[in-house]
Amino acid sequence: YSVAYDPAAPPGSLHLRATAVLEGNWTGTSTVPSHRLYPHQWSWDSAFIAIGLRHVSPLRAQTELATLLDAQWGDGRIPHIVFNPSVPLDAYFPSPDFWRSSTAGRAAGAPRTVQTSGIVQPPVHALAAWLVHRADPGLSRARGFLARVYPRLAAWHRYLLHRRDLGGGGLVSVVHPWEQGMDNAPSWDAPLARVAPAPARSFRRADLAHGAPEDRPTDLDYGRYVRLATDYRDAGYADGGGEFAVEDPAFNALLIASEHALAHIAHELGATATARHARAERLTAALVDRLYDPAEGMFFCRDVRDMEGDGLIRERGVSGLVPLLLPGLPREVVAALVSTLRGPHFGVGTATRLVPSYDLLGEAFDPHRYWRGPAWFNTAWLLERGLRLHGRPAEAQALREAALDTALTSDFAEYVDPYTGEACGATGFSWTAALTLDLLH
Ligand code: 9WN
Repeated sequence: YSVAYDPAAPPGSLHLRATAVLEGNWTGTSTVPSHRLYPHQWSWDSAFIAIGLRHVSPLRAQTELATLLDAQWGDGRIPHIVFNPSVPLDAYFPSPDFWRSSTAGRAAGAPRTVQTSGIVQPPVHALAAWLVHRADPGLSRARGFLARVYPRLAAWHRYLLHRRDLGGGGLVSVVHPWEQGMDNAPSWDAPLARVAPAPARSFRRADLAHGAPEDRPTDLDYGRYVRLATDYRDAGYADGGGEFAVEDPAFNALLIASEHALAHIAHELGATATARHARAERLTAALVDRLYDPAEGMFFCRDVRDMEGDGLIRERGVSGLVPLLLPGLPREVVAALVSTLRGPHFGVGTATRLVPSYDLLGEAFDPHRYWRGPAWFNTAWLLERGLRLHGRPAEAQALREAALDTALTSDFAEYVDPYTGEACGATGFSWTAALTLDLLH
């Protein structure tokens, strides 16, 4: 293939094109991931979007996060979707009439004026808020940005740490694959197999109107997603009772990275940061203790509801490499993660063009099906950061160039074939454009 992105050339056109994608997806108060496939505001998308947006408009980046935080529930949870009331109900499934947040979520403190989903997504927000602040500290201070977001972000972390420690080992569990953000990753296959799918005729998938069926989750996956979400809703979104509870390495690593960011925010606001840094270090130790497998050189998910085995789900997903992002990781774990990334299962720097979401040698590998093989830009961005943090500038630079090149040639695709870089899913996808901007800076 031809290398369209030339690192020696000025970043002008890539920068302009990425900015145009974000401009086109801006609604006035937040950014949609993609107008056709995802026409509302998504939680972790907005965090990644703000991280890129800060380079073109720090004010807009602040607004992106503030809009999301305005939909926070009384119990501290940040919903995974904030619905835009002017978008028709049938444009996306599940729609507000499925989640019924303002009624079913009343006991958990769902907002009355805005409709949201009732599940969450990975806590990238404090990290995003800190990076947005640093892009223009003067504007941030003048607007009291950090002072406004800090208590909300603290409540969000409190919710996760207190209500979602379903395994009792200090880590957070997700109660639905949509919460972890890598919806149909093979890691969920075993825990999902216990869930009786909702009948196919009981819901209508809107995603198939815009996405190729072979690039999307299957109908059977959707039946199980619907069952889990329905049961959670019907329990008033109370935590603890559900059939599905999994400790995921990426979700927990992002919480830890965000806890470090909250410490920086606290310090900037004149408060003490030591307790938060200490908590982040304790969580890092728990992550290694509960999810790291030294024999495989990577982290795995833990199925908290598995009563038979040891709970570890030995499917190699990119989620198991994301802890590379953490500053407090033992040296030998860092070294092992880097060699796993470069080894035959992920092929970075050798077989693949961009980090695959799943094991190239795994039975479930499919280069086009969503989170079962394709490469995504948010995970590349997280790993690039991890490589830089741990003193691997050459590997970081190679990953950065691969991501920029693929973003350009795929027209900012949602995800790509990890071998060829061929675009899958939506094009003009917001976090791809946003993280391109961040990598360019
Ligand atoms: C369900 C918006 C979201 C991302 C997720 C991605 C996908 C939704 C869907 O799109 O999930 O939340 O309808 O498939 O898996 O990571 O946040 O871009």
